[in-house]
Amino acid sequence: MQAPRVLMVYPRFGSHSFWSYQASCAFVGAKYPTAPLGLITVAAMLPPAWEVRLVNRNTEELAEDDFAWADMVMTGGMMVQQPDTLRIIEMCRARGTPVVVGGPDATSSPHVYKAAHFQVLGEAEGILDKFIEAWNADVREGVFVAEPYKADVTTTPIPRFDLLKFDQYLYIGLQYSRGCPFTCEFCDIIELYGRSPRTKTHAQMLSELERLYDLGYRGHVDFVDDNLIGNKKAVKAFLPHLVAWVKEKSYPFEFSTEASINLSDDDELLSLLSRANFFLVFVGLETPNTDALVAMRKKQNTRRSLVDSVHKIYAHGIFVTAGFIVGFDTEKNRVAEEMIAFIQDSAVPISLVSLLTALPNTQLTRRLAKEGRLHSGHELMPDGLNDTCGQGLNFDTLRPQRDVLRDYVDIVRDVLDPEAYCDRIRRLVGLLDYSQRPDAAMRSNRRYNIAGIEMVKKLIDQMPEHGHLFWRTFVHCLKINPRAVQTVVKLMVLYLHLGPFARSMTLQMEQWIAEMERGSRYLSPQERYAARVVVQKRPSVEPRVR
Ligand code: B12
Ligand code: SF4
Repeated sequence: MQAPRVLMVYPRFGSHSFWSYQASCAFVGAKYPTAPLGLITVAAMLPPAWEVRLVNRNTEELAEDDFAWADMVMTGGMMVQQPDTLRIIEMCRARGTPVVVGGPDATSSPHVYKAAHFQVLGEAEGILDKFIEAWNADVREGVFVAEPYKADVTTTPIPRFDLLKFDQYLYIGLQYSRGCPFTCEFCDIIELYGRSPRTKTHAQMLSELERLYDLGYRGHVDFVDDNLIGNKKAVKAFLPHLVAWVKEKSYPFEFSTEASINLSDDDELLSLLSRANFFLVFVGLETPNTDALVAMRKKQNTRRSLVDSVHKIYAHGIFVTAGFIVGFDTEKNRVAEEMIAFIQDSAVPISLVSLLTALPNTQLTRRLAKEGRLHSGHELMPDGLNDTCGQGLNFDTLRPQRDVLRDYVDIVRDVLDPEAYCDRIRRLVGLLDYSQRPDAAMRSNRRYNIAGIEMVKKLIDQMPEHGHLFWRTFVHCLKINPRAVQTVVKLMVLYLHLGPFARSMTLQMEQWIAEMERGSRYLSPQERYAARVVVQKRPSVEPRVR
């Protein structure tokens, strides 16, 4: 039997997302922030004789030739990619090409993906072999479900990084652990990957890094772990190996990751991360309100000053990006002022403010369903929705929805205002301590290594209206912490996206609020979409192929 040719297609994300950073990517010559780690991991698990071609629809076109070449298509991703995943499945159906869907959204909402010939649900390590066996036995339809949280990540092969065109991306992801020990009510990670973090071996991680290095990649590498410090003992044992590796290679990579705020309680861990050249960590701060934190079961964020905790991380030369949420049941009155003050005090330039979203497969979603407050179609992603920024509130909130949206608009407008953004950068610069970082570590990311001043001039050309602000911020940095220049430039480049994003997001919300003030009922984005479809009929989703 001839080995099949597998076309892997990574579906499109909405381009108006907080996370798309289109203008920022274009500025430094990339096409999209990051690469499809899930698909290239699956590609590495296929039998060596199976030929694989990868098309990332966020960076390149899918051509008719690709379909003509393929014996099967593999696709899948997150909820925000749902419309395009369904489009890809439709394209395959139209051409008679068997299509296999997998990944987090298909796992959480398999009913949405019924049109695919195959569903391979859960972590592929636990189930892909069964699919391969079935394919080899000429089976051309089926559903394969992995046992939850059982996949042994020590068996995960090195992802097929060779399938990536590195220049297309701002950073490349790799993964050390899956799962998180905490219990946040709105989180789907603990349902998909479990509460007991499973880690790869040190040798596995070093081989992944070595492979990236040998393929010529340099620059930003993101540890996509749900919570890198979920198993502190394990990560503390691994980091000294990473420290030694980066030192020996003269710091080819700088790292980012995601971690819970209790990272700030552990000096040893912070120091190890700093020595390994971690420069950025994403933390879910969510809200300054303790009652809300307790109610959402995010106790790790309570009994501490969140602002001091963030600044402690800065003192190790690691800057924080953070997530904040509006729309909790505990909100009685207006929350905007408190949230804005919290974000400004914390001096976190990149603050992702989301509307609370009941993601499929969470404790929150189950509770809201029980209380009769969950909107129908809450798990569907109509075209044009992008992320939990504009998409949230797919349930009845306890206070009027209009008030929640009003708070949201005011927060986004204020914190992503250029003055406020640059003010946070200037405060960050005063708090970041890079004195322990070797010079080589400060130069790991070549994309930003051209003289800072040249980049700032180029940036000002693109945003002349904010030129004076950026210039002032840059000069301030040169004066008080010249080693932070690259960080400042990076944050300014990201504002090329965040500024326009905030403007269009708030404009859209203002329209919704105005409608509600004229007496309309709040419709979640899913409901709005459904209403539009009834009136206008759904526009054709004829796939675009080259
Ligand atoms: C890194 C990450 C991001 C990054 C980068 C994402 C990217 N473009 O790759 C950023 C920060 C941008 C991001 C953003 C968001 N994310 Co995110 N993200 C992750 C995270 C932490 C890791 C992803 C990853 O690379 N995993 C490693 C790979 C190896 O795992 P994997 O993709 O799951 O693949 C495995 C299996 O699923 C399976 N598999 C995957 N694909 C396929 C395909 C086939 C055919 C088969 C057979 C198997 C298969 O095999 C793999 C090996 O086991 C995951 C959680 C997680 N642990 O995966 C959340 C996750 C994917 N994100 C999620 C969400 C909700 C979001 C946001 C919507 C959140 C928001 N606040 O707005 C945004 C939207 C993004 C956008 N509009 O661009 C949810 C998705 C839930 C769902 N039902 O779809 C997840 C699961 C958890 C979470 N809540 O964060 N995210
Ligand atoms: S700390 Fe983060 S990953 Fe862990 S349960 Fe809470 S939200 Fe989920």
